[in-house]
Amino acid sequence: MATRGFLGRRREVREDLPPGQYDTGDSWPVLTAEVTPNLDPERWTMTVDGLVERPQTWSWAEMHALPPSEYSGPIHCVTTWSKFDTRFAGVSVDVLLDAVSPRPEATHVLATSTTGYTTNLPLEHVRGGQAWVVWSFDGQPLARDHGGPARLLVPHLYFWKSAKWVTRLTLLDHDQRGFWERNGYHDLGDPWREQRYHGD
Ligand SMILES: Nc1nc2c(c(=O)[nH]1)N[C@H]1C(S)=C(S)[C@@H](COP(=O)(O)O)O[C@H]1N2
Ligand SMILES: [Mo]
Repeated sequence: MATRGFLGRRREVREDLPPGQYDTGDSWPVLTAEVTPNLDPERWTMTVDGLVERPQTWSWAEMHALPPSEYSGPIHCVTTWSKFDTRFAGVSVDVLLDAVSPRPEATHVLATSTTGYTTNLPLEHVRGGQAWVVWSFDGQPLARDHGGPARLLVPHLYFWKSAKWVTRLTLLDHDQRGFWERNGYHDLGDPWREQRYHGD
């Protein structure tokens, strides 16, 4: 019994839980501001444009022909749930950026979904193995509610940065606020610094 009590307490204070967050366990809440779109993968495309040398659009098949990449680890929503041991698969944003060659003046990215949802990110936070376009979760196709057929995944920042039904990354020379950022949420959103709202 002493051992069980000890383990129970340990779970509550796990060191990889950012401040103000709780472990949602096996559940995965759905948080969507708009109506969930029903997208045909055969018509879905991924574009990287803006301040790049060669803007490019990939079809579903072309995306799957790129070198595969996986993320295993936690995700953190600003509504205070964190989910551990997630496993996503898709392609690294690095691969897409290498293909388009960002211009030196590019400093930020605006991610856009088919629905019009947008979110802004510093370019340095989607490079270096920190961001993915993913279409699989736990070995299964990504569910529509969770952004299927494909979503952005930027797990080191609050999960609102991980745009569901993502279709475009636009490189900019300035920070242009997205949907939640215009509504008071933080421009970076680092869960370890509890950057939930403007001014945090
Ligand atoms: N297109 C779109 N992407 C979105 C959102 C949204 O409302 N629309 N919500 C964001 C927020 S606030 C969170 S916490 C996560 C939720 O993803 P989930 O529903 O898969 O948990 O998606 C993010 N990406
Ligand atoms: Mo969220």
